[in-house]
Amino acid sequence: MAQVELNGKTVECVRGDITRQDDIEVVVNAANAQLMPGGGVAGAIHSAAGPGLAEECQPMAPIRPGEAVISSAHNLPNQYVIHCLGPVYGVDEPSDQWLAECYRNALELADSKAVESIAFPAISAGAFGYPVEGAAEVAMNTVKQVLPRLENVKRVRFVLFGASDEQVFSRCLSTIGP
Ligand code: AR6
Repeated sequence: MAQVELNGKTVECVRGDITRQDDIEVVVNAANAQLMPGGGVAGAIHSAAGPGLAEECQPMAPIRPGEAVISSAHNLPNQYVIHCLGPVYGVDEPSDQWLAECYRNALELADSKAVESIAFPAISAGAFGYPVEGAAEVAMNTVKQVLPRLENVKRVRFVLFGASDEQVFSRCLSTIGP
């Protein structure tokens, strides 16, 4: 695990499964526009949460790239799920701006719910094709920019599925330190 303190707040990278973050209040879903189960993170989140999650989300769909919406977490061990639609790399251009928008909107939405902790997967870095180095850079730069001005969120965790993604995110994390 890699960890950096930023103005008294913590940013960390761990290897693991986003559905198993039981010490975190909000988990972020790398959603599809229809807020339906699908594959990857969305598939894992919906199957762990149960069918009530898709039911609750349906009236909020479709969402657009960069948008974030919030639901309860159903059978997940968290309070809320924030669903973000990342950009499809090379299609939703400029992809870096849409991706930054996802992180910014998710962080601000979590903060508005007065929670202290949020966990992100590597949004867009799977089925949507965003190169992991670039995805990590956008994620860290946006957190560095937004986190200091949030009132409630004090811990941001990136949960990476594979060892090499965890290395890339951890290396990038070390560059945003104070
Ligand atoms: N926990 C943490 N990370 C995971 C997990 C997990 N359980 N499962 C996969 N990852 P993706 P996207 C990693 O494809 O690129 C879906 O089908 C994965 O290795 O879930 O934003 C939706 O329905 C990768 O690094 O999200 C959408 O249509 C990262 O999470 C579309 O894919 C993101 O991979 C969204 O694509």
